[in-house]
Amino acid sequence: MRILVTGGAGFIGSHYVRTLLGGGYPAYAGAAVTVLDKLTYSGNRDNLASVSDAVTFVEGDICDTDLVEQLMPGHDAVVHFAAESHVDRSILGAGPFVTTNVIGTQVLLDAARRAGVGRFLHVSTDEVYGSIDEGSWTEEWPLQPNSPYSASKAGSDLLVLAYHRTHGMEVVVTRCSNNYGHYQFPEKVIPLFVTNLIDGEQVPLYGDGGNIRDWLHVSDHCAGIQLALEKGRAGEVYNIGGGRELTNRELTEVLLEATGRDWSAVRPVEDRKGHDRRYSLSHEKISDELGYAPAVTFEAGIAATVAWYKENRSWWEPLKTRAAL
Ligand code: NAD
Ligand code: TDX
Repeated sequence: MRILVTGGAGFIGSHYVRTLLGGGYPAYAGAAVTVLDKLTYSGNRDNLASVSDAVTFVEGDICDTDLVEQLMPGHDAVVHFAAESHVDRSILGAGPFVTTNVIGTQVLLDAARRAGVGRFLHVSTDEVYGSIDEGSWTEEWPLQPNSPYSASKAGSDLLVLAYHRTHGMEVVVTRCSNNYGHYQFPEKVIPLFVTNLIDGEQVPLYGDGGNIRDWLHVSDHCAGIQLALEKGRAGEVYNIGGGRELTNRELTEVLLEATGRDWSAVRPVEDRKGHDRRYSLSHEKISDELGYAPAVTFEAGIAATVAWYKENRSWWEPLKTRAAL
């Protein structure tokens, strides 16, 4: 079996590749892995250092039709992580989001269709549903994305489903909540806050800090992706949630405690434009149908994550310097 993993040098994609090649997904033991990654600011070959001998790494753009058409034949499945992934950057400039997230996905779908690839797993996000005041999103919820990032992800998500309906392709879409864990690029709230706090700096809390996110450990997310890839029904969407909702103030309190800092380290700043108030995801479908259950408690996951950032300054410090974070 040969798997093409796009965006495999990023946070979640590299976790998936390390786990797969480490034998963490028994049904895929012995699978060969090709990673296609453009190595944008958030892509980092160091994330794959522990498995570099076992990976065929191709540095390239998913929008490069010639490259993708040439690379695709011979693969049995595509796991598509590659994307521009940060909401704040999409507010500053939407161009790369539309190009990579929408056009790049179309290029991959066309190449996979022509090559007769057996399975196409698209990694989407709960942000495509918009914002929810009460209750939790099921997969039937209408898509009402609010940021250029989530609108571009909704475009790719719907395109993937259209290729099933139109061409009968074996696609599966997963929509997950906010991930955290090792190797997350230090622009996202948890690694940004943790590394600032470790360094004795302040952390910028947007608006009133009352926005709610549903936190999911990256290993649970990848386990859900693998279940959907192996056993998900073609043309279906599966939500993957962590079931732990926190306001950003509550999250900040946890991170202050974990780093021995107090509220004087928190700097309230202007709110994000169009800031979604609450995300809440029901993962009943994937649990009932495929046996998904998040295994990492938030307490254990966040303790391990903070410890990892404390021990791995050499990984994140150059990234923060380069990205002026
Ligand atoms: P990330 O930014 O850490 O990684 C993205 C990877 O894609 C990088 O390695 C980057 O170099 C690569 N890439 C970007 N543009 C590319 C292009 N044009 N061609 C080839 N490679 C390209 O992001 P992440 O947090 O690991 O997210 C992975 C996927 O999961 C994305 O599709 C994202 O939308 C989705 N997602 C993330 C979260 C989260 O909380 N991080 C939640 C829901 C969904
Ligand atoms: O400096 C900050 N201060 C702050 O208060 C940052 C970077 C964020 N925040 C707030 C905004 C959000 O309410 O923290 C919350 C989380 O922000 P991000 O880490 O930027 O994540 P979010 O915007 O929720 O999107 C993430 O989850 C869904 C990922 O970046 C997306 O790729 C994924 O699809």
